Amino acid sequence: MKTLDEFVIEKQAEYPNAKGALTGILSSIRLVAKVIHRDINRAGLTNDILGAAGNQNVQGESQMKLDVFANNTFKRALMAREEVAGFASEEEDTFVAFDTERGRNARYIILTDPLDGSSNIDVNVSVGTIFSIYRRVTPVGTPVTLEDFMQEGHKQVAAGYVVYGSSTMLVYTTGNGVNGFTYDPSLGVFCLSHENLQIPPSGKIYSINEGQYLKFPMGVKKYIKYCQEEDKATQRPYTSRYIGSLVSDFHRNMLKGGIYIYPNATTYPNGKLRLLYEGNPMAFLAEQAGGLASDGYQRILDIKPTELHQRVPLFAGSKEMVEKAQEFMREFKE
Ligand code: P6P
Repeated sequence: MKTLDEFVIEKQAEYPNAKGALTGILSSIRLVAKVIHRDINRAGLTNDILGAAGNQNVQGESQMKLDVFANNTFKRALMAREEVAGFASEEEDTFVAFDTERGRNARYIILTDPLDGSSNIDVNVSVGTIFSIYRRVTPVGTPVTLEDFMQEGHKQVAAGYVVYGSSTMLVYTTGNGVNGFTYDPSLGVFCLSHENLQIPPSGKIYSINEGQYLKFPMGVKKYIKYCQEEDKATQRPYTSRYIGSLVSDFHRNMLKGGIYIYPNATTYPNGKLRLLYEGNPMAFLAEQAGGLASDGYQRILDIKPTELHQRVPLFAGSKEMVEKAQEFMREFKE
């Protein structure tokens, strides 16, 4: 089995002028994944990390203790590296500039949802960490500014997720395909288990919270009915699978084929998911694995951000399924 370390070093060798910065960042993320894996797996045993932290994040959502723990673990691990100049997170009101000599001279910034789907923790349902990495655009030697974080998704240099499920996996891309690594806790290493992941061009799984059906746009309602119609030629009706954890639903669809949809709805006029640390990284992965990701109309990776925590509708997964959903969105555009 090839470890993540061996794989990253092997890939770095393919870029003669690579300085190893991205390698260093990925090793920090690997450490964060191990720490969060350990604490999630203990969560039921030590009640000091289960439950709500008693405060809300900038989104007005109740923070779980593990949300705060995961966020602080991620921030500390990155601050310890000389490659990272700044950090933004679902759990931080605004971006954090690492305003030290080392931070000011660093060349990369990271955005993350440190623990996505954390409301599932207390009921032992899988959750995930999502990350997105860019080169800074402001001059090296100065503290990063908001401009460094407000880049279109197609400028990402790397993105990935960790899914803490029946096994813990790290899946990432640096723009040359997607590779998945499964954690072996007995050895403390991530091993290459899913090389060059490709999303099947079509599938039979659709993932959406159908409880919100009445609040969905007509195009989404029509697509859901399309999924439920009997049609042997296109293997319909499809199967509805919704874990309520983006990383888990996305990961299953990545392996088996399928589409994940979190559309705009009356509850969330711009969708619920955040563009910068959920939509963009998942879109980069989807496209790198041969799939698609859009807001129902346009490519997620082309959206110019206007706010750090802006939300975006997300249709992501198998190419042919996203294209079909987009047909309904265009035909029944409101
Ligand atoms: P709903 C978790 O809070 C999350 O951000 C995603 O991981 C998940 O897919 C979605 O929200 C679930 O939201 O409204 O269906 O409960």
